[in-house]
Amino acid sequence: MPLARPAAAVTLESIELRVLHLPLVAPFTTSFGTETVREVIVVRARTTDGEGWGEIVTQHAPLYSSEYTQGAWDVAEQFLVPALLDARTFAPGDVAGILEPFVGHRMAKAGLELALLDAALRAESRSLAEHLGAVRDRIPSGVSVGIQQDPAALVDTVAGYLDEGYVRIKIKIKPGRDIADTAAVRGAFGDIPLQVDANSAYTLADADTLAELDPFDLLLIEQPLQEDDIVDHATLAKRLSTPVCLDESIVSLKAARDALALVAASVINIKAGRVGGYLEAVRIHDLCRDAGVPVWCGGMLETGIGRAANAALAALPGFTLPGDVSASNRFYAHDIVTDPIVLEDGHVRVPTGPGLGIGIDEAALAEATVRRVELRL
Ligand code: NPG
Repeated sequence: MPLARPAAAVTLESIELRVLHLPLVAPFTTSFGTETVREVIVVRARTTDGEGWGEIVTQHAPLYSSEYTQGAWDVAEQFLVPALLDARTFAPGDVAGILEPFVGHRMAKAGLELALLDAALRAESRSLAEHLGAVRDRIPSGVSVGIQQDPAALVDTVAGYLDEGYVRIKIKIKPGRDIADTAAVRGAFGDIPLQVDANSAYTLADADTLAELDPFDLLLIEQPLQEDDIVDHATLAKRLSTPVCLDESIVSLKAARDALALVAASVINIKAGRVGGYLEAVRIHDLCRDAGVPVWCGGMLETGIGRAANAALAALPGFTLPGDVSASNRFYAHDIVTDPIVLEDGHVRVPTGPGLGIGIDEAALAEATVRRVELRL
């Protein structure tokens, strides 16, 4: 389903980059580490018609992927932003092509493209959701639960999220914190929609352990093996009855096509940052929809900027599984937007205003900013 109508060209005047430090309401532990503060880059694109916002979802350290904040800052400042300023007048759909000579750095590219999409769509008074092809005005909300002290603490934490109304639980696992944790949650809450996320923590040698998850009737196991283990994922998928979902491995439309061709996954997690932008995310959605492969929208602890964009993306018809688009207060006491996403009856609303459909809380933004630069020709 190609985009109904591309966003019109904008004339770029400047791009402002900020590193933010946003404290998390509770530490978030995955197989690759514990975060207590979200470090993220926010992008403001100023055009002759107004402005637009984007978010570069890198983390402080390259633990989830090879990208990290300082690297994204450098590549944006030295190469990506100058290329856009040089191009000056272009449509958001041209951003990927303008930045294509620079290898990789997809999260940085995605954040820049989003700011330009937002600016262009605001100028046209069209919402990002409508532009991407949304067919729903609200989406079911799942929550991602970090590794806790022990399985009993995990059960307590999950109970809190179920009380809030989240319709699907994802728990993080790693070697030694997998079977007992999953059994505890299944045992405590019966047949709730439940899935696990390994963040690449296993190898094919762990196939027997991972097969012990099969009796728990999980929705899926996410990214058990390394990013480039496509063939090993295909081998593992044959051994498990739990559906294998890929996250880290799917860095582009081409990677998604290869993974499906090799039957390395039967479900795909789509994250716009990881794949280089919301427009590439839509292309992966379209591929999977045509192939009958369900997708869901992942999360990277986004601020209200990326969270609004994720809600728009998750409203496309192929997103048939609840995603990690949870309420802002699941991570942040103070978001940087004036209208943070809230949970209503287990769902979040898809923003309908122009562009991202959110306002920026400039005071909160200023307070969270630890570094700022504005680049112009
Ligand atoms: O709800 O935003 C959210 C978090 C969902 O668990 C989540 N994200 O591996 O999918 C992941 C993980 C993540 C977070 C990965 C931050 C990288 C950075």
